[in-house]
Amino acid sequence: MNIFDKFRFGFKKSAYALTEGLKEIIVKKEIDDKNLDKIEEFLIQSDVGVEAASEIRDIISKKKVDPNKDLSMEINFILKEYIISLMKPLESTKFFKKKDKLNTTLISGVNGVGKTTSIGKISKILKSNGNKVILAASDTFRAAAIEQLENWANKIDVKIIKSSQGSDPASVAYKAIEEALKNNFNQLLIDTAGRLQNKKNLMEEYKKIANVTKKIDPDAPNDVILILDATSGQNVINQVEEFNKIIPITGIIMTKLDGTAKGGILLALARKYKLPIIALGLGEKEDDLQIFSAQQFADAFTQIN
Ligand SMILES: Nc1nc2c(ncn2[C@@H]2O[C@H](COP(=O)(O)OP(=O)(O)OP(=O)(O)O)[C@@H](O)[C@H]2O)c(=O)[nH]1
Ligand SMILES: [Mg+2]
Repeated sequence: MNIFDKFRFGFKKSAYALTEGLKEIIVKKEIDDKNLDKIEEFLIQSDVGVEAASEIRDIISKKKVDPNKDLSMEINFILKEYIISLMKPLESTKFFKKKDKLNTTLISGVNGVGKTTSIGKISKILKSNGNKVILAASDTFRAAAIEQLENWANKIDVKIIKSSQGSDPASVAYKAIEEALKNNFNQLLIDTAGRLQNKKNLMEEYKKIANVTKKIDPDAPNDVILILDATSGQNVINQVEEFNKIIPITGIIMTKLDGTAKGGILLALARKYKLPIIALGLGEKEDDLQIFSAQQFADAFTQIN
């Protein structure tokens, strides 16, 4: 399966829900208000968000449609154009490029969203682009978390800095930067423990990791990537809101798009926050991370290319 097929396949559930849903709605050859209401409602149900759904409705209502054409296809084209114009500016390929000096990235998010797995996948791409990669096991909550990151480090063959379970996450990050600067690593990825965005003490601990990294490198963390699970639905909006208040987010990765019919949530996020979208997670394996491309996302989402 080539990358595009994989992407389409990963998106099958979301795309199927969308195209089939539209087909069901649009049985007539014209678009009247009733139809428009249904389309809007359907888009909201697909998690694209109230605002985007209403914008798309407006665009469709203003469009002259040829009754000889397949209407659901026409609407899919409109949707595709909308997605590309909204998301093209959020592409961010520079994150994966080879860096001249150390780039420290803090990986954050709530429990179980795919932070550690994404670090493994990111490392592979960074390394293949010629970066010297080092990982910091700053999720010291559970011994299994350190072990999980270590497995990824072995698999991708990158260095890892770790400490014992229960040790200070910030001190692990500090040690990792020290090592990175000393031995000319140019990418450091810091794994953090999953935390609920409304738990104050855990969010303080998270802030401390960033503050401590600054002591040794004032530019660190250069990137703060929030990992979001597509299956969490509208809750991701609140996660972005709260994590962004603690340390400004520089990019997002949305995972588990392979397992949900609600991939539309990425559209809602894109519209509301305009944060760079670094990559999308489409499975559990090391190659299941796709650098974000608006065109590809739109093609896969509408299943037209
Ligand atoms: N289907 C699918 N599963 C994924 C994806 N990313 C991660 N997972 C799975 O989700 C589960 C949690 O992943 P982790 O990487 O451990 O998540 P985490 O955010 O580090 O979890 P905590 O450290 O416990 O907060 C694992 O079973 C992963 O294999 C993805 O893109 N698609
Ligand atoms: Mg983890």
